[in-house]
Amino acid sequence: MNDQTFRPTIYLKDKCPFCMKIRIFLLESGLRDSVEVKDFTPGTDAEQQIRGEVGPHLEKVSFPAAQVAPGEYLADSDGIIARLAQGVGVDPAQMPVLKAYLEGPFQSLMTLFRENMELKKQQQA
Ligand SMILES: N[C@@H](CCC(=O)N[C@@H](CS)C(=O)NCC(=O)O)C(=O)O
Repeated sequence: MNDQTFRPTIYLKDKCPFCMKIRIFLLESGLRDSVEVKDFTPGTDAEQQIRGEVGPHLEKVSFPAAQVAPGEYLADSDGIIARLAQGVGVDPAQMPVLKAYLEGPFQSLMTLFRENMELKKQQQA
């Protein structure tokens, strides 16, 4: 396979807020049909298959993950978006739906997660 025929593969986990960034970016950028998306529900055979596929290429497996070029894997949502955006010359900062998600529900989830962790820590102390 050469660079002309290569299609990035994006690995997504169900209900993952970081993966939702990628789902929105793919739709809003028009790239959805230019990539292969492999998603999984935790606890399924698909999860084992996907972890087996990406595991050997990543120092630490997390999702989203992507093969962005032949043999080149990334596992960081912002890095994956930046790389895919650069490839087609689009600017993710100019995407209103992505921006609304990042500044709204995504940020709220991250705040709630941090607060929850802090409360758990206090409860255990
Ligand atoms: N900074 C990473 C965080 C991604 C992350 O924490 N993803 C969670 C799922 S929501 C994960 O992969 N957890 C470990 C796992 O499922 O193996 C990013 O932006 O991609």
